[in-house]
Amino acid sequence: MTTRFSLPSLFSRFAGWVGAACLLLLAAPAFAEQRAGNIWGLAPCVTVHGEKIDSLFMIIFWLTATVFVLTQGTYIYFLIAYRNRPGHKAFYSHGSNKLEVIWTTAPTIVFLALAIYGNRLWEEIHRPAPANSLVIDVSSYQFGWEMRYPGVTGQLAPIDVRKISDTNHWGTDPSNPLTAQDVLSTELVVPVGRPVHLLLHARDVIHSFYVPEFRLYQDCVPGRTIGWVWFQATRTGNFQIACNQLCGTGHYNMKAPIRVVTEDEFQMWLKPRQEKNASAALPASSSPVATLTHP
Ligand SMILES: [Cu+2]
Repeated sequence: MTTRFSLPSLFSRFAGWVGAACLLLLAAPAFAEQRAGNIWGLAPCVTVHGEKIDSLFMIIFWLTATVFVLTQGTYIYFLIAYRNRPGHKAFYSHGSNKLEVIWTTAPTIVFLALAIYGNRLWEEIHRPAPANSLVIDVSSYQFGWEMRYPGVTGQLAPIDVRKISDTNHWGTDPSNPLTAQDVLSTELVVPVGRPVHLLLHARDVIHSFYVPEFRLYQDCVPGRTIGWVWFQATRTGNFQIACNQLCGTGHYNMKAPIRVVTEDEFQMWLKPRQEKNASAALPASSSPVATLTHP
């Protein structure tokens, strides 16, 4: 006599639910990653490059989703249609060369197209920042961020990474009048609609500049100026820089606010700060950006 609710039958009844619960648990860290209130999809995107990255992401997502449903659907259909039944005998099939060629060629073409498109996008993102970009120097340290804006002259004081110390955070020359004019800030304030060129630095160990809403993630390396990062925000709002490279005991709290504001609001924020520092004598000639190495 067979028991109606034997252990294997119970297991097979609930296996699906157990599997789903395990999947949810596995996906929990990914959900925790989202900081913008949208736990099911991507964080909102607020940069021009980000929108292009998202479109590539969505193409790949729907391609893989379609292939997943088609292949798994076929697989399940075959499992049911060709299950072991009395009166049905297994037979040997060599397969179909025609089908083999089709399902090898089709993915090859798709992968090549994605690689070419992805490469073009990568190239576009890594293009040098436009000439009208606002240049902001960003310094990361254990455990925080500091920003440096050009003073009234529109020029940042030149830096020398070898001069970076506890008292000289940027490695600037104190005797250079531009140094006193630099506008320092603990928040990143940027105007919407204008290209912003970031010069990323690290004072001590490797940190990482990470803003999910900007689709931007770049390591900051001690001794180097990472000069390729630029973005253009598409809307105003408040965001956050989070360090995304485990850099020590305070890593979890290494963050800084970002404010994307209108051009007018930005000028109202920057101008008074620049004028406050402007009392320093103007230098005869100096070109700080030229002294920074762009890898
Ligand atoms: Cu860090």
